Amino acid sequence: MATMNLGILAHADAGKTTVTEQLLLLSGSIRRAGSVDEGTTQTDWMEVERRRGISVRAAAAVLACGDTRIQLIDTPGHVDFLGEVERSLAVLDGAVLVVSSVEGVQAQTRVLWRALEKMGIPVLLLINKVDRVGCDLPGVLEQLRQECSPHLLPVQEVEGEGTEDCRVFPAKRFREDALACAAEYDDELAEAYLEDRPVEPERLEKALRDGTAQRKLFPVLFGSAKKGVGMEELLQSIVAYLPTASGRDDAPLSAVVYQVDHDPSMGKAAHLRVFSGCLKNRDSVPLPGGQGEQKITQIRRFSGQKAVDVGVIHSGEIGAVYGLSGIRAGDVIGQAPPRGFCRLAVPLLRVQAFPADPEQLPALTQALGELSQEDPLLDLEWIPESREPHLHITGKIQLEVLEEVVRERYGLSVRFSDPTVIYKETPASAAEGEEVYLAPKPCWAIVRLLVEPLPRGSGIVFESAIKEKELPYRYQNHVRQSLPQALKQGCRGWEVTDAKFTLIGGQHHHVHTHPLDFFVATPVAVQRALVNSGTILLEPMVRVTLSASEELLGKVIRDLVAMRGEFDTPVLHKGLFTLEATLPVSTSLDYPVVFRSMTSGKGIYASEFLGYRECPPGEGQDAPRRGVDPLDHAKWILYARSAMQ
Ligand SMILES: Nc1nc2c(ncn2[C@@H]2O[C@H](COP(=O)(O)OP(=O)(O)OP(=O)(O)O)[C@@H](O)[C@H]2O)c(=O)[nH]1
Ligand SMILES: [Mg+2]
Repeated sequence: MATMNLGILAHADAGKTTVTEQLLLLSGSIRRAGSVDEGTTQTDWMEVERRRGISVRAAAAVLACGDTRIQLIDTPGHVDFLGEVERSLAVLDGAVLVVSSVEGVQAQTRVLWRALEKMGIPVLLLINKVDRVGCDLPGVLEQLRQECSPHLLPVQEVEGEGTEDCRVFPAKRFREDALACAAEYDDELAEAYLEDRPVEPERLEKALRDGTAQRKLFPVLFGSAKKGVGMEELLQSIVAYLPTASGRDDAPLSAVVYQVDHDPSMGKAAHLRVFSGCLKNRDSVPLPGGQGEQKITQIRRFSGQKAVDVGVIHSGEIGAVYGLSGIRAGDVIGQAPPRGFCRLAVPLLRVQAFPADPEQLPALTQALGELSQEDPLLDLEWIPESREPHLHITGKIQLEVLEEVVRERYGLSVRFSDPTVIYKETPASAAEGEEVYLAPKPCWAIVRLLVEPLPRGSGIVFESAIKEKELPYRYQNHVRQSLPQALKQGCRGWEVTDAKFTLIGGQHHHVHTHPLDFFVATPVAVQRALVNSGTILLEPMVRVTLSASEELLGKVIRDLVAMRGEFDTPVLHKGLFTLEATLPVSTSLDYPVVFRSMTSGKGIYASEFLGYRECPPGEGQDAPRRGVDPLDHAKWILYARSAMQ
């Protein structure tokens, strides 16, 4: 049986979970379709999802169609949960991108489209909700052509759109249109098309399948998931156009963990896709980052909340593996997978967590630690001196959901501080920093670093300019390994980025150097280099699209100016304005709510992370130093030495 790992992706509320439920019904996996509105679907099974009617976690569902087993992943659409989508993308063979026929292409649709493009994932488009009043099929198709791809092939036509009696039927000119599309990338069909020669149906089908697999063609379907219209055709098209998994069981192991969760009785589950090789119960698995090996104790396959023991995951399949306590979401096991990851989610806010009862701080910290393994972007930071747990978050909905999850899963009551924006810092100029760590004995490590600024978006680069005979590679490597932790806080308390560090000098002693001395010395040299260079504060920016009634334009522009926004000339059309603006996150955090109430819920506000920019002087804020400062030299040496023992 062939396997296909299929993602259902879309902006929030487009109908992904409803589509998933319909596909499960059609394949006979369930007897009755559940409803998001009643909290009875297979893939929105968490309590918080059922109560709120939104998806929070990527959820698996298994269905069979002919001799293809479809392993489906229903992803969340809300931007706060983009991390889930990002990890799911790494394991897909194909995707259905859902667009609402009323709301059309949204900012989130564009983000997803670009990610699918970057990852080379074949896509089938579904224009959903054709039963809703206000649906605009030609408009949405045109938008998709403009903003996604001109190579669209509508497979169907719709009758009675915008009404409950809508139905879909095969497009009348399908064959002609399909041939014209295929002629653009298939030379043989191009000749046949020009010479008006007949083409075997199987030949055309193959060309369409190949074209979809190579992203030269994007079939478009229509439907109403709520009414169950067009869903059979969608299932048939998924099997007809999208590729199945390839890979061999006897090849070296390569697997990607796209999700981690914790089962109260079974422990940690690593949901993973095997790209090549095969995983069996009781196999020993190499963990990433040189953590050694761990043994698989059980293997299950999930559909919604239901699981069956399978004992093995063959190449190309998805399953949940137990027994790997050291694993984190996003980990790669064995060789690197063919697709890698595409960074989508960027947490821009930071909060401190407080237990309602101070006695519960250890339990809360442990719970947040577990959740942070499931979503590494939360990046739990525990500050021992002040006993504070801090988290990175994407938005306020995520925070509300976290609060509920902590209560439901762990029976703990948690409160969060108001989110503060995560600034970053970058060196203002090139400078050197040195640490000569020779006391208190026994120790011997000298580190000299050069720091240089790099362009925005470069991240951190490390290079060594010294030879093995000056400092053994082993110790040079310790310097490199120390950098990420040492750069978590610069002079102003924020993570340092867009900088190059070059190791320009170093010394060890063949008797006195303790194996971990370079881990102690490097953070000191780093901080000294940063003090010498001085640092500039960077702030996160978003690109925002606003649309509302024309008479509000003046007020919106005044608001944008007050928020330090930069904006393009507004476009006026049929009594509405549309405006694109670039805004600092720090000034615009609450603006979506203000804008919604100003426009009585009718305005459109879509935002997308743009990147970090220099913060104007006097704006932004420093963060207090967390933990021991390497520049507080004696204290640091004591602290680092005991921490590393
Ligand atoms: N009228 C109409 N409503 C639909 C259709 N499909 C879904 N809905 C409704 O749209 C809302 C959102 O549906 P979901 O299936 O939860 O959408 P989703 O894309 O999974 O949402 P998130 O996962 O939270 O992003 C629910 O109220 C559904 O009943 C449709 O074809 N027509
Ligand atoms: Mg959903």
